[in-house]
Amino acid sequence: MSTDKSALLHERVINITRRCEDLKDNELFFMLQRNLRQAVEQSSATAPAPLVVTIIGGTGVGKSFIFSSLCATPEVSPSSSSVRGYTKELFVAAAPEDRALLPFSSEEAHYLPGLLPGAILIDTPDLDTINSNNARIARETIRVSDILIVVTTPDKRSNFAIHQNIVEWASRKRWFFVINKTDTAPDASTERLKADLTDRLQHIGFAVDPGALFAFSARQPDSDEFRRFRDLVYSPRTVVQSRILREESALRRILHALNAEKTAERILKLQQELIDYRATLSAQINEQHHLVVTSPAITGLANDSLRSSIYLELAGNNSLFLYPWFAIISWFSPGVRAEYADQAVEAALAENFRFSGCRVDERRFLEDRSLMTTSENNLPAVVKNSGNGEVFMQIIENAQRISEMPLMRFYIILGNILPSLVLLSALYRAAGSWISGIWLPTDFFVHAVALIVIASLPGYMLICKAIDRMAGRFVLKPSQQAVNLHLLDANIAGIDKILQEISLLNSSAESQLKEMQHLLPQSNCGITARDL
Ligand SMILES: Nc1nc2c(ncn2[C@@H]2O[C@H](COP(=O)(O)OP(=O)(O)O)[C@@H](O)[C@H]2O)c(=O)[nH]1
Ligand SMILES: [Mg+2]
Repeated sequence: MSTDKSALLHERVINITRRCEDLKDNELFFMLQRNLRQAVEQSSATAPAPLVVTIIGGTGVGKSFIFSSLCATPEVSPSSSSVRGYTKELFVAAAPEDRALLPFSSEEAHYLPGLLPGAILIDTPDLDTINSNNARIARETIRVSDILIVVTTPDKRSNFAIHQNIVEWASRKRWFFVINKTDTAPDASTERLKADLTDRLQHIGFAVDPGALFAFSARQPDSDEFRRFRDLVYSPRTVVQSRILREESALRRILHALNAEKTAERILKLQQELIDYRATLSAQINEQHHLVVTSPAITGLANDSLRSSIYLELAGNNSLFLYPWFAIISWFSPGVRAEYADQAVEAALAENFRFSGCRVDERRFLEDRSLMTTSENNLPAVVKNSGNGEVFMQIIENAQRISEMPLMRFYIILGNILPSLVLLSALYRAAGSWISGIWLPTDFFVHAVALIVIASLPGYMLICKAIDRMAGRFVLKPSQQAVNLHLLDANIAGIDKILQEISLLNSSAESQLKEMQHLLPQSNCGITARDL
């Protein structure tokens, strides 16, 4: 893996952990963040460290015996045929400069000079220990190991209990499996023993390569099988591969952090849950909104607002003789303006118990899942349709539409005919008299004006009727705007980003792992498992 690629992966991991920050009260994101951090921390901390090879297995299977054989010093880690769990501490064969890199105190580990520069070999006490400190040491040891050698014996292999630690770390480490003490079961062929073990291992997700399984007697260190074993697990060749093994294990740790316990899948499920709940809430809010804007009180108010808005529109239009009426009416209209209808809808929504209940439900739903309940994204905290002038716009648009309707124009023309006739006849009279040199008295003009005003009255009343009829039919339409559930939306968007990044990280780690696979064949470097 080139450094560019690992830097990119590292950056992606950091991105995800940063995004998890806002959501980390939720267990899923907390886990994801912690696991990813651990995955990269370890790779940056232990990059130059030596290869760690650890022998694990049940009590009395010959771990210490094998350890001593590999160290080429008999009894370097004392064995015992009679005392169960004879080894009480870790036996670590490591060069002095490498020891400091291990997280064990001198009480916990017995250090021996390392035989192989660049590699550390560890013999462990019983894995199935009931001592909680030993259990911790066992876990820590596995964590820092690159290669694990699991030892069992022919009598144990039939009920070869797969230790929980093996299952848990299967996908993140390289493993070799040894059936020791074959001399104690002369009637069972090594093929048979290995086949039994292979079955068990495949069952827990290992891709078993026969080359990574061994069946021998540690008492015969000169056997071909033991030599092959030594050459693969603890030889200069093993050390040469350590850098690339490390890189592979970093990738495996990242993939494990994403896929262990189905984290990504569960996050996706959580997001779907939020999306579904959003749809439910949104439907409830829309329903309440519909009920409010179509309620008799709001409808009445909207009708009045529409009526006075139409008068205002007509006063602005070319209504000739009818103009004074419209102007007077809109000046003295009872103060019912479109803005008030808007405010009334807002007030009615605020008082609507079920409408405000949806907001409470939204918050509670998020609180139950320990998700973000405050929005730091500066999203406006506006409730649907409140104060955004949508009702106002509906009324004004309707007033304009009605005032420009052909029927309304026709009424206006009709209403203007009578006063026009009166005006024409008055003008005719005035012109006639003027031509004959008679100046009409002022009374005539006063009466003419009064007559024109009176003549415009029927037209005005006709239009009043029409407006009443049209405004009375008007009902506000529910808002077409999407419901604003900004808390849910902020969470959904946040999770979405994380899911996208997870998918990117996952695919790039997988493809890099695949590239690496041919450099580290399972037969030479130990087998490994996929996350189940
Ligand atoms: N027969 C036989 N005994 C062995 C073999 N390997 C180890 N032992 C013995 O098994 C006993 C337990 O070994 P030990 O290394 O203490 O097991 P550990 O508890 O796994 O460390 C010792 O007496 C060893 O001599 C083997 O291949 N064949
Ligand atoms: Mg031992």
